[in-house]
Amino acid sequence: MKQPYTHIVLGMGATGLSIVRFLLKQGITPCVMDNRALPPGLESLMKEFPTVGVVVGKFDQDMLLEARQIIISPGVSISTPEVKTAKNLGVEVVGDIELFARAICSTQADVIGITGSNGKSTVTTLVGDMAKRSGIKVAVGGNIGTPALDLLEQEAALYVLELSSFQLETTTSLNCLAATCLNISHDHMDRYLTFDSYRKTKLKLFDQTQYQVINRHDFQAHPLNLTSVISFGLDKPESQQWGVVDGQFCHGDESIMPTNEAAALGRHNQANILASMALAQIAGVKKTAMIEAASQFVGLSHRCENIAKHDGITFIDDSKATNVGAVVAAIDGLHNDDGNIILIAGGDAKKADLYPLRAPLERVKVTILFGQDAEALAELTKNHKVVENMKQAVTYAIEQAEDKDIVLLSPACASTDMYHNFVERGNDFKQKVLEHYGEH
Ligand code: UMA
Ligand code: ADP
Repeated sequence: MKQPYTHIVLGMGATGLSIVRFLLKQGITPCVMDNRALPPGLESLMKEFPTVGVVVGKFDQDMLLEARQIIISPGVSISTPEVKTAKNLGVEVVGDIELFARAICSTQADVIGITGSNGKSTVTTLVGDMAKRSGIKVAVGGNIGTPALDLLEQEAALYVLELSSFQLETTTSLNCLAATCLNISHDHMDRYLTFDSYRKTKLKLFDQTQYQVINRHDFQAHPLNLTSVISFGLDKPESQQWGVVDGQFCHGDESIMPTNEAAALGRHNQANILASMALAQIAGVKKTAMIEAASQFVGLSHRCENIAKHDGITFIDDSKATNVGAVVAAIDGLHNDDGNIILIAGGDAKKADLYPLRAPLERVKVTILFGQDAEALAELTKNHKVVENMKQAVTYAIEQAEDKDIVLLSPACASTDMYHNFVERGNDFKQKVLEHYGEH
């Protein structure tokens, strides 16, 4: 007998559940598969959606071959053998963003798409905040927070989506008003064969937008086909472009606000503010709303977040720095002539090329390392100390620190070798600092 499911959802996480809700609303009852034996989402799926099919512990090849469409979660690789076989034999494989794109095209709503190796969540949040302050009915989500398909319920005039490379692998019809690839550095090399295939996956977003917002200082992140380009960068801008002149954020010749009135730390956040302003302006956001948002946005938690100051030492939690580019930005952006940076790093380097860290590590007082790839990082600098855990790292950092120094947790690695996620790692750092100073 032919299996009854025309639509098969792969993955029982946040995305999988959002796809199920969406399909049921279209009158389609899918089957959901997860190749873990006991996926964490199983219980809530069966409770919330008792009518859907469920297969766990494998991706059933026969069922996949008989389906009309496979909707794959971003955490499931499209190179998974069962998926590849089905695709090669003509079954359509899409992701949740492609379903979102097809659903939104019949409405008047605008979409802003944001990708890049670093700064996506920051810029997505900031653009959403700017639009809201400008009175636009805006919905914010995608790779950050609410899955894209769940946003549709909000019937917004503007959707601001953070898009990961995984999501872009299966997206071809997103018709953005404006989109950016903020920057490109090595990340997720455990899922891509080459850096160029990762880069080109990100750049696919530029083929799906009316306006391309580009970073003047990162050629790797430029579109392969240029259409309507608006650029941003921390230098003097040409007419209609975004930049910095004499300590002012500028749009062409027009000064918008002093850079030192931006609340978020680091030069990389100045670039993020410019990118946000460029995207927001295309969506019709008023400049007063941009200024208000930029001057009040202190940055997201665990991204260059100032968490404590004791004995003249500043402690900064940058646990979300899970790749090399983010650490380089933190060292360059936070460095000042008054004090030194003491860096705590390590974890799962995701097979990245760590070499670009070599020169920035010369500029820190000492690098303290722990976790799975501590030894690989230790090869980049003689000036290091390998420890076993966060407690030892914080204790050693404080021993080395002097007045005006910064102790920076910016790991260059994913946290999953020792923690559930980057949030838990950042909280552990904060906890160990508090404990050291007797503030539990
Ligand atoms: N699964 C399999 N087989 C696999 C891999 C996963 O069956 O080979 C199953 C797991 O058992 C689990 C489910 O798939 O039940 C999880 O799916 P998922 O990994 O796609 O996770 P979601 O919960 O759907 O979350 C995803 C994004 N996760 C990833 O891309 C890994 C979330 O981004 C995103 O917020 C969410 O969709 C909503 O859009 C997280 C992330 O880490 C924050 N993203 C990466 C990043 O930012 O670097 C890309
Ligand atoms: P993403 O969503 O792309 O992971 P986040 O805004 O969450 O980006 O920031 C992740 C990490 O990247 C943090 O360590 C943050 O300090 C750093 N970061 C933020 N913006 C930039 C940027 N423009 N360039 C380099 N690193 C950045």
